[in-house]
Amino acid sequence: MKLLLKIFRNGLGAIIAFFSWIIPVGKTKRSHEAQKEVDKKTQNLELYQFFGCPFCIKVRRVIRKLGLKIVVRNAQTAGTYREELLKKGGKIQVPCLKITTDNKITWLYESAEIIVYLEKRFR
Ligand SMILES: N[C@@H](CCC(=O)N[C@@H](CS)C(=O)NCC(=O)O)C(=O)O
Repeated sequence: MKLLLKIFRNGLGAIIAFFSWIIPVGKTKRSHEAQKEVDKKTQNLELYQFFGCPFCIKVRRVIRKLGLKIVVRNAQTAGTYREELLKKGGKIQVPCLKITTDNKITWLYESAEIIVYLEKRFR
């Protein structure tokens, strides 16, 4: 039963991810120089996520809309990123944006807060 539910959730997630991928987002336009500046800033950001999670898909759409190059980390399956999210972020909940600055690392949970952060910083 648990396995069936997992297959259903993953399948549904994949379908949502597919439609999100084919539906255009209306990309932000920037000059080459401005994009280079943005690319420099996004080097310090990582999105911990599950591929088919609707909250993660919502955040990925905003990332695409804003033209951001943010590395995504798969926290769904056991491994380094899932462990890191749990130990350093504090819990397994995605999406979570890891923000690295010179002297500190912030783990930003909640899709709505991540979207507000990205739109404030990069719009
Ligand atoms: N309110 C949160 C909800 C996030 C959420 O429920 N994420 C699920 C995946 S869709 C999760 O992290 N579940 C933990 C797990 O499956 O272990 C948000 O908007 O980011």
